[in-house]
Amino acid sequence: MEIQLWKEILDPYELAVKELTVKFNHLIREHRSRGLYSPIEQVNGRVKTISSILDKAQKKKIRIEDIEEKLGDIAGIRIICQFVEDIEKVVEIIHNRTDMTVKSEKDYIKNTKKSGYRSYHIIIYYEVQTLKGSRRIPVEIQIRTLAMNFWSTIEHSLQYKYKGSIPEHIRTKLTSASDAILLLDNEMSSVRSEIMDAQNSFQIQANLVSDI
Ligand code: 0O2
Repeated sequence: MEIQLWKEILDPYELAVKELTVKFNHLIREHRSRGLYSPIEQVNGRVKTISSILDKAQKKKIRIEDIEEKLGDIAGIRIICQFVEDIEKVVEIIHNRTDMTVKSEKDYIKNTKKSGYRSYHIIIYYEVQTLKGSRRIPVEIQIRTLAMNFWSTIEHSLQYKYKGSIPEHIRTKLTSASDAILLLDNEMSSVRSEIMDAQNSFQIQANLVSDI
C-alpha cells in the first residue's frame, strides 16, 4: 500500500489521539486547579508507525484489508498514575464519560502477564469528525503506575534490542524486577494518603502564588 494511502488511513487515528490527550490533560488541570488530587499523573499518546502495524499484522496473521478492524491499538493513549488505587479511579472516569464507549478491557494487574507485565488496558471507541463525516475510532488506553511504566519501558527496549527473544538470564532479572515493582507499589500505597495530603497542600500553595 502506498505511503499516501496509509497517511489517509491513519489521519483520523492521529486526530483521536490528539483530542484524547488534550481531554485527559484537561482533567489533570481541572483537578489541580480545584486543589484536588489528580488520579492521573501524566498522559502520552501515539499512533503506531506503519512498519510496526505491518509487523504486528504479520505476526498475528491479519490480512492488510482487516488491519483496521482487527488491530485495536493503532491509536494508543498511556495514562500514568502514582498509585495502584488511582488506576481504578481512572477506569471509573472513563466508564462514566459520554464521549468514550468501552469496547473491551484487560486487567493485566490482577492477571500479570507471564513476562511480568502489569497494566490495565481498555479499548474504547471515540468519535472524530473528518472531511468525510464522523468516524468511530478504536483507541487502546493503557493505565499503569509510574513503577509499572518504568518496568515495561525497560522490558520493551530489551524486546526491541533482542528482537523478541530476550536471553534467559535477562528474563530472570526482569521477573524479579517485576516482583520488586509489585512490592514497591504496595509500599507506596500504604503511605498514599500522607503523600496525597502533602501534594494537595503544595498545590494549594502553588495556586496561591500564581494568583498573586
Ligand atoms: P507497542 O510497541 O507498545 O505498540 P491480543 O489481545 O493478545 O490478541 P495484543 O494487541 O497483543 O493482542 O494485546 P495486549 O497483550 O493487550 O498488548 C497490547 C500492548 O500492550 C502491546 O502493544 C504493548 O504495548 C503492551 N504489552 C503487552 N504485553 C507486554 C509485555 O509483556 N511487555 C511490554 N513491555 N508491553 C506489553 P505492542 O503492539 O506489542 O507493542
